[in-house]
Amino acid sequence: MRVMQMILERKVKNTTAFTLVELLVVIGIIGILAGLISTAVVSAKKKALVASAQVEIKNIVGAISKYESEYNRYPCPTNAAEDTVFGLDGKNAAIIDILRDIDSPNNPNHARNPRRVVFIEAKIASSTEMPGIGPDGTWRDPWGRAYRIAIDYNYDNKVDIPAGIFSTPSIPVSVAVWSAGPDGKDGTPDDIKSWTDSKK
Ligand SMILES: [Ca+2]
Ligand SMILES: [Ca+2]
Repeated sequence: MRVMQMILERKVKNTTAFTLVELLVVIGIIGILAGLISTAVVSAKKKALVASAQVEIKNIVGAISKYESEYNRYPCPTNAAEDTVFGLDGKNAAIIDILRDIDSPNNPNHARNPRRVVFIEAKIASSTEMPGIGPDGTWRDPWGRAYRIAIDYNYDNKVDIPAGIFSTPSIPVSVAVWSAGPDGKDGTPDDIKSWTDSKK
């Protein structure tokens, strides 16, 4: 009887130990799977935000191009004769107000868009931290930062960007729009740009 009891006890012990190992393995596998899934979700979300920024950038460039066709000049809140980049200071309402035909100090009584054409519309954001057009009229990217909009106001078919942002300060396009991307820094590889850099 005593031998039987010892065997039983060992079996119970062994069974318990085995179950514990099994449990740990299962927990481990679940952990790995959860990690893989969350990495995939984060990556898919990032891709979706990048895609949305690409579409918005294309729309902004398209709206400026339509304005140019309509008025035979680029939208401008002043009579600037030098290339200007809007958005580096966190604000681009000066251009967006004109393209949306908003009556504001940037477009007083529709002076900068006298035919009152709405060249662009976008999601309205309830705060100045969120993606979309905020209460201040600035259009922000999916990471909540103003789109950068550079326009060739001296009409030499290239747009000058302040030095130190991109490898080349002059881009051979008339309108350059970009988002600083997920990292929020201008001139880093995650930027989303309306133009393609020429290969060297
Ligand atoms: Ca220029
Ligand atoms: Ca960046």
